[in-house]
Amino acid sequence: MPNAEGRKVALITGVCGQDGSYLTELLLEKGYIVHGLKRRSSSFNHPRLEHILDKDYPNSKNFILHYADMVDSTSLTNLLKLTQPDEIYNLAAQSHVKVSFELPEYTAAASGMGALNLLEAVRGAGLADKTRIYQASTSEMFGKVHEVPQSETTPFHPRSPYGVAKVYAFWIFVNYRESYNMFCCNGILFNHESPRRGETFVTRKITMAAARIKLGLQDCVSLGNLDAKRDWGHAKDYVEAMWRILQQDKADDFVVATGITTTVRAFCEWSFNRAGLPLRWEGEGVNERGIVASGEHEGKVVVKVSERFFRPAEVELLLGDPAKAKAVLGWHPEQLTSVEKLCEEMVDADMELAKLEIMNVEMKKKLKVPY
Ligand code: NAP
Ligand code: G4F
Repeated sequence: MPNAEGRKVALITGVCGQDGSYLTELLLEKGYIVHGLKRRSSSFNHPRLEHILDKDYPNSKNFILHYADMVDSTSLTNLLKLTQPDEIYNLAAQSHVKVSFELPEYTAAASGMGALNLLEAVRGAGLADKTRIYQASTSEMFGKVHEVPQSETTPFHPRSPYGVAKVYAFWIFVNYRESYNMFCCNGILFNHESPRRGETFVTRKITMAAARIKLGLQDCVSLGNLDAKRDWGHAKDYVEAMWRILQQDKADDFVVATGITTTVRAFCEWSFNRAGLPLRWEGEGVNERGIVASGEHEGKVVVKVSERFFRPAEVELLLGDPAKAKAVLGWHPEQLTSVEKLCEEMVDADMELAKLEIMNVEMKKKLKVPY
């Protein structure tokens, strides 16, 4: 149901994250009024939205940020009563797998119970018949995979508190669809990255390191399991799939993936190569090293392995089967950004950021900024 101006209204939880920023751009472009849920933070926490908040950004006036929190049900109910959305995209989560082992209870509350809090808020606000709701489900639910590739029918076997919390969120969405006939959908998205990816996820950690090492800002990067395999796509392409999922006639669940898997090691090689630091490997296990193979920095150790980044239980291989998304949603990964192009885009963007960092450091010294 469109609002008074004839525009659809969307609410995005987790709007400050990687996907939230791309989805906001997409929905504004499509003419939506977009409400974004952000949580309180002691410092500025929406750098990914800064350009959209600029008054010159197209349809910037249709984007409104609100404070709420997935673990504060009252704030969710109040926000739903206020905004009356046609569509909700539940992207908010403690989304770091390794961190979820250190914060299991909070991860369960935000990434698991948060989904239930949202669904109950929709019902409490009297929107159960009107609002379509998307849940950011994840390939981490497949964990110790029972088959290759993974599809909508592959059993779940999560390997982290994050994965377990997301399995709860998945099933509570299915349950509310079956129990109350609500338009609840799960997008089971495989890993998707971009220049806006959080700095502690492996792709971004690597592309930042390659750029910063090349420009002399960093000596080396320490990584964990180099042999893990992930099905990596571009976040910008994946938010398009989220939107398509909510435009279907019938609520359903979809795997969103490229159907190609790559090792962390290969992503590392491509990134350092793109930065002009081609790699060779020496040693084994925690003694393995990535060494610059040729050029100005030949012989320099730029990648080390550290146990610190190993997980108590690892997801070794993720490879998705996007057949249903292709057939039903008309979402075709082979026509979208390849993992090689994604890697290049990320390294190039991090090169520019590293140059900016150098200028910033020099400027701060000049102006005597104390921190
Ligand atoms: P992200 O960058 O970590 O963004 C998550 C957002 O959730 C952040 O803006 C965070 O706020 C917010 N958040 C965390 N706890 C919250 C709380 N208690 N209340 C309100 N907001 C909260 O993640 P992403 O990569 O954009 O992913 C979006 C969603 O898709 C997540 O649910 C993730 O689990 C899921 N997912 C991601 C991938 C992937 O490969 N990217 C794949 C499958 C599923 P701050 O900005 O203040 O930290
Ligand atoms: O980049 P990662 O931290 O992503 P992970 O664990 O696959 O989770 C991401 O994708 C999920 C979808 O499958 C999302 F649901 C989740 O929210 C998140 O966005 O790690 C990827 C792989 C892992 O096997 C990890 O062990 O890279 C390996 N790895 C090796 N060294 C590392 C590192 N991961 C990180 N973060 N840091 C390392 O130094």
